Amino acid sequence: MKEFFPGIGQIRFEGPKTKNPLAFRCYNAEEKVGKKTMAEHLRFSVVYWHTMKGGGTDPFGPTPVYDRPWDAATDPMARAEDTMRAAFEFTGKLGAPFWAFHDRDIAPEADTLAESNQRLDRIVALAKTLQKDTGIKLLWGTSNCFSHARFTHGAGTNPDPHVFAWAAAQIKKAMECTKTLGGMNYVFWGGREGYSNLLNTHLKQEQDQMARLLHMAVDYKKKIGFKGTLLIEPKPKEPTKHQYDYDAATVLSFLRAHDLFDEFSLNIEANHATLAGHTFEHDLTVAAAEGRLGSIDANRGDPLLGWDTDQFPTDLYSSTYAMMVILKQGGLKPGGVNFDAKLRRGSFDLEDLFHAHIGGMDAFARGLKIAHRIIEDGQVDDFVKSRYAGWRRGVGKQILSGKASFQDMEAYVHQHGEAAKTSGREEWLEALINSYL
Ligand code: XUL
Ligand code: CO
Repeated sequence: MKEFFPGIGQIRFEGPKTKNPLAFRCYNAEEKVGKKTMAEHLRFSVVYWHTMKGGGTDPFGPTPVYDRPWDAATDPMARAEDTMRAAFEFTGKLGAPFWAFHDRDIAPEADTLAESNQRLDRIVALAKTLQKDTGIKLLWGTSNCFSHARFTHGAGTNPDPHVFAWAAAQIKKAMECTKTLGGMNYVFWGGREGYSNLLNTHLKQEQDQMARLLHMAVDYKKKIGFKGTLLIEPKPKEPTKHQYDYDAATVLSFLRAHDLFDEFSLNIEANHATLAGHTFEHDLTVAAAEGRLGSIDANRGDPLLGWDTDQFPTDLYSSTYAMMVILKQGGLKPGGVNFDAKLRRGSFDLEDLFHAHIGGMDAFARGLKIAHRIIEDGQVDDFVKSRYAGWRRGVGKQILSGKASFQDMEAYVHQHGEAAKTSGREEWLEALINSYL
């Protein structure tokens, strides 16, 4: 069989001292951290759209700059099959256990829905064989309801119900493909579900439409017996000025308002959180606090660029804080750490795909180990616990149990006078975290 990454073998763990750039320094799949192996904790996933389909394009360079051997065939379906084989070769050599895709990544759209669906069937059959041969599993599938011209004004939130029907039909098929491939989750990212100008937008109507689309998805999931988790991926803007799935808090309240809360979890992406003016760990914490953190899209933005640069994650603070939230909620399963990240335009080589993923996997493996030690040592948790100790006794307990009134509070202040000043110890805590790195 054709090899797309000749000269690159299985990537192995060689430890922190290795000089081999194509080896893991920290990620050691079978090594245990606490009760689980690193592979079980991290559940790494490779994305089809950036890793296999990305051409290094940007707003000023729409022409692809990468030459990929799987793009050589002239027939689009032959190209699609080569790309699928290359994806499994890459993911297998990397040792990542999962992959993720959009419908239009794996099979190019044809002139009619029927023809596009036939193309999908052909490619999904190949993916199923490759999954069986390699043991690589599908973390999630999704539908691209944002690239085609018909979705210019949105998909589920489009002013035209004809376009809504297209989105629903596409999602129906993508969910079927995800089920066929044993996908663990199905993701909704509202690509153009937002507005660019309020003057032409009926905001409430569009949100009601979106809720209908999601209800239809829930109904269809139950109808076909798809057992995966439905995930929503918040993003505040880009390409629209304002996306309805702004951030974790917005999505959670939308789900509640539309009787969808029990049916969805969240897929939190680092660069989307920072675009919303949050840290990654903020949105993870908001989702986890409600038992709704399902999966993560691991990447990072650039603090000097204001858009979704989708860089590979290398920041140890960010991976550590993320893993603290994930460990405390008992893991991500059936979600995972999905590298929704792309090479820089100038990183032309096939080898760069390996460097990028190895760097991301090592950053998360280190984050996992550091987070585990922080939690095991317990100093940070003990500090937080003692900071809120007043709520577990006396007047605090009374307030939280709903037994106290404004009059009781007034009487309490008359009796006890001024509250003590207690330091939040932020600088000590930040320095403490450094001591685990
Ligand atoms: C876009 C983005 C998407 C979703 C899947 O910013 O993150 O790739 O993850 O549609
Ligand atoms: Co994403």
